[in-house]
Amino acid sequence: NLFNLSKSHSHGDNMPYCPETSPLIGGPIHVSFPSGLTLAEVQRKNPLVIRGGRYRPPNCEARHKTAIIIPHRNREHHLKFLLYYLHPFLQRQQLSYGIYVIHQAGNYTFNRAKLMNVGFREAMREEDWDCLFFHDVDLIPEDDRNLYTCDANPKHAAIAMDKFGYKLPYKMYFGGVSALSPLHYLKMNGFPNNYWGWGGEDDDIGIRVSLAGMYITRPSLKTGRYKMIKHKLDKGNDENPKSSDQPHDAGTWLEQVQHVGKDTPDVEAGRDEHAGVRGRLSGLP
Ligand code: UD2
Ligand code: MN
Repeated sequence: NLFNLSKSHSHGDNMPYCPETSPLIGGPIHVSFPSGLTLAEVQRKNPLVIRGGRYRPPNCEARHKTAIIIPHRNREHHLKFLLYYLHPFLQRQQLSYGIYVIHQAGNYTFNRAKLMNVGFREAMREEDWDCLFFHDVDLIPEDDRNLYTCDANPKHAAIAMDKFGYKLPYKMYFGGVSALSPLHYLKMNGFPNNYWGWGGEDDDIGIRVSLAGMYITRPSLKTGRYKMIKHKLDKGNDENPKSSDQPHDAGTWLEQVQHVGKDTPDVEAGRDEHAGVRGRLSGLP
């Protein structure tokens, strides 16, 4: 029966759930940066990724649906390496996933947190994701057991980076790679829109988490490891003068953040003329 045959290759209703722990997950990943890598090569190596940077496991129904949101401008070189590692990494975890590259158009000062607000909206418009990973373009996960799924509380995944000697730089740190469920995001009124330039927005986001009565969870130092591709500060992303006012401890700047949270309906204000959207592109041509 041809009909049944073809049905067995599609996502029918009767596909079994994937196992709770993926049998494809290994341990540490050796990360290097092969010269001459192209996006075409990344695409060739990931034949099951479809347009829009979307994937689901071919033989089982994924238990988790995760969107990866990457704030981006002028980092095609990093993006290529990230996608090279991230696609197979997510596939080994048997996730249903989509990768959204949120590109800031023009030369105006960069605004990472605002781009992430845009990414949340665009991603949720397309699919009912149960987890969103907000991911720097230059951070490569170094261990398969660093699961790209959400917990009951917001998760900070980039706990151990080579940049900081594979240690957490300070307790409230929430930068690099972090994960929220849609409910977490709404509870904390999304991200601040008013951090233009480098710095400060990650700490503000960490404070929002605690103001909303939530905790930061983290993987272990052994699994939450990342390599940051070396780079200088970009043009158009000079240090935000506001960022250095803020000591890296809660308390003193709580007041300021509360103020931000009250005044700006951040979830609503996710888009403006500076933030162009490339939500549908995954970086794969
Ligand atoms: C740190 C944090 C980052 C963020 C930033 C302050 C780490 C590993 N990461 O990153 O999460 O809080 O400080 O804003 O500590 N980007 C572009 N184009 C640009 C500028 C930035 O694509 O022109 C994106 C890109 O995804 C990049 C991210 O923004 O990874 C953070 O910028 P960065 O890498 O220049 O700053 P860094 O490494 O100090
Ligand atoms: Mn960086």
